[in-house]
Amino acid sequence: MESKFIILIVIVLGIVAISQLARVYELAAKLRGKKEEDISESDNRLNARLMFLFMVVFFASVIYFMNEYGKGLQPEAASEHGVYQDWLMGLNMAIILIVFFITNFLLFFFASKYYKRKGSKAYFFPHDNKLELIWTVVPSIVLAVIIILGLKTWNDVTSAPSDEAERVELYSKQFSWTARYSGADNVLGDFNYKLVNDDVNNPLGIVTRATMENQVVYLKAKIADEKAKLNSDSLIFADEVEYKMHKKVERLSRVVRRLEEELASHNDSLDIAALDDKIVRGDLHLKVNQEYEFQFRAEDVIHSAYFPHFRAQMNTVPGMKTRFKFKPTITTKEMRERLGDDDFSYVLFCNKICGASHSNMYMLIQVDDEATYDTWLSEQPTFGETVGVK
Ligand SMILES: [Cu+2]
Repeated sequence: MESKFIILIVIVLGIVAISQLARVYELAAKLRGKKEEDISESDNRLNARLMFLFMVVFFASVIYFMNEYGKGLQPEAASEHGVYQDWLMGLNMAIILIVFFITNFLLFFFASKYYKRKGSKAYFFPHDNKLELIWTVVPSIVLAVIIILGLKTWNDVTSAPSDEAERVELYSKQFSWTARYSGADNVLGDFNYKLVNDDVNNPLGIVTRATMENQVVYLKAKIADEKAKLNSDSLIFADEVEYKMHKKVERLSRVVRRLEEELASHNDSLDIAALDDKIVRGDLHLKVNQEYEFQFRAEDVIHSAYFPHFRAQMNTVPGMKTRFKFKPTITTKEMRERLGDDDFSYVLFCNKICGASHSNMYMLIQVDDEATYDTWLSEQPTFGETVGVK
């Protein structure tokens, strides 16, 4: 503490001393009748040398920091397209670094070599068509190559999956992820936001005759509850509160009417697609070398599904389905061995600041070999089992 204070005082005194010296120098120059714009050749030479020195220190520090902190940001890509994406990132960095070193070298080297000497005259160089052409065409070609390669990668990730792809839904809300595996038929059952209700075991609003009936029963009980309160002789509400309660009854009754209409025309043969789905709230399990198509939904606000180790990210948007696919290529066990880190885990983060607990919105991912995965999946209950329908 004390030594820090002394260092601070030394620094402050140093700054004061330097500014005083500069002032003395200025006054001395004035006394000698020297104007401010008269700069001696030795001053210019000193500045030229400092320019060169700055360039050397600048380049050395860039190389040092890239070496020190540039590596180990992310382990190797653990998905098929991720390897190519890393290559593309490397290509971009290579181009950026080449341009960076060339332009900065020219800037500082020229400033240092061609400093103002007595009698030297600037060369008047107003325009050159050839130069203009070169520095327009070359960057255009380089940028076109980068954009074409980037678009190609993007199309690879977002294009329709192959027939082998397993479909998994990821449902996002403040502040958690819920996964839904598509079951034996590899088809995700239909959903309806009016059915989203944890209290009747339907957190994702999956549509079946049973879940619709459950929701109608649940909502009717709510309505009856609210009406009982409104008609009670022993309870008195403020006007504002009573108005809100009436509104709530109206709203819930409207939803019940809609659901009853939908129930009347409901096609029961579609239920099987939903009943064999499996909802998973713990870790997300994936099978190595299996292609997955992820479909995303959001309940409340925009979230973003970010799989850093697989180099994948997609926004999840309320009222809209988004999707992408990838194929994990390295199991969790293999990755732990390669990194020499027994605690390593793949993870799915939310990558949109979506509210107070945004930083807790993540789901651990386990990439398993085929046998482990199949065993795990077969142990998960189907949606039909959780809502009591066979
Ligand atoms: Cu979020």
